[in-house]
Amino acid sequence: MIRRMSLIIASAFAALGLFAWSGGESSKAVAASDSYTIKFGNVISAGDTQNQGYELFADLVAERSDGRITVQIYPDSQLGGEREMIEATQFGDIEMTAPSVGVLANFDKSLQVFDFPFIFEDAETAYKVLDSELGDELLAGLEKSGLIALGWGENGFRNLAMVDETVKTPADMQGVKLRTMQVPMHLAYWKSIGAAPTPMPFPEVFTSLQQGVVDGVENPYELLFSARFTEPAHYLTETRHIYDPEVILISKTFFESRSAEDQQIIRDAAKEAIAKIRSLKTNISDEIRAKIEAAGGTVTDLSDEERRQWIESAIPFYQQNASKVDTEKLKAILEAAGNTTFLEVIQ
Ligand code: EAX
Repeated sequence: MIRRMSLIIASAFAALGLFAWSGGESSKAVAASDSYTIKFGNVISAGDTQNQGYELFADLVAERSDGRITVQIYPDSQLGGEREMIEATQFGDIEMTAPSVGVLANFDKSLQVFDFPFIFEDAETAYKVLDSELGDELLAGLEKSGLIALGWGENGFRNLAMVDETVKTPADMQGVKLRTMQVPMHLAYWKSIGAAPTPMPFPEVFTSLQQGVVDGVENPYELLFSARFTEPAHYLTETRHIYDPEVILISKTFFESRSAEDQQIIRDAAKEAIAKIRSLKTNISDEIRAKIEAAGGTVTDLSDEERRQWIESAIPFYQQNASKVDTEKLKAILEAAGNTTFLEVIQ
């Protein structure tokens, strides 16, 4: 509330400033009145590939606006958890954020189609779907929630990290307290295989692992490592159960109040940042996996048979939950991903 009040006061002053400037002759004065800062919050560690991409975004925006637009990045959950930051972006308390698609699906149910496990085999297939008309349509749907999506970022394939022992098959998950995001479809899947999913915001995870509140966590290797989750949870398994895109968001009210020129600068820079993130992500899992092992962690691959068990474990979940989401879109995604296993079991 205090923050909101101070923002209101600040904008009132800005408005007065603008008023004063508009009487001035010099074009410099007009340009100065157009200078502003975009606050961009995320939970990802500073220096991770995603934030390297966002740094490029900030640099490009500064350069192409001749320094008028400053993008100030707040990594490492400095501005809170993902839900909180999405709300702050809706209200205009901050201008940008980039949450996991799962958390964002709480604000736009159509996005739940990405919360189903084992859809994508590899990142190329995911990119093909995200970059299609269907991907654009899903992003455009966010406007009704007061958010403009500048594109699909990338967290990556999520894997398991356990505190006490390695998990190999879905049967090993019986009664396991697994920290998940606050994502109803993720909770439903883990429950359906007998686990005890425990949803919590990202900033609380490290302490919960350390204190034994949860037995494990799931996230891509890079984030597991940089957020230091692999210190308490060092038994990892490469399940790749969910491909997790992040969505780069900007407040709709804020964005639409910018000039067409500035909107273009922002959109173009986001596109280039996404290309950079994708290229940085290409080999990151292998690189980080080696670092995790060097630090004393154990990383286990699934055999073909174990992977088959994981995929089969999701069939009842698909059967029970496909009708609870936008089934047509889910089918379209499975089809585009060439995933017949689940297409065949849903109506
Ligand atoms: O979006 O909360 C999570 O586990 C997410 O993967 C993380 O916030 C990045």
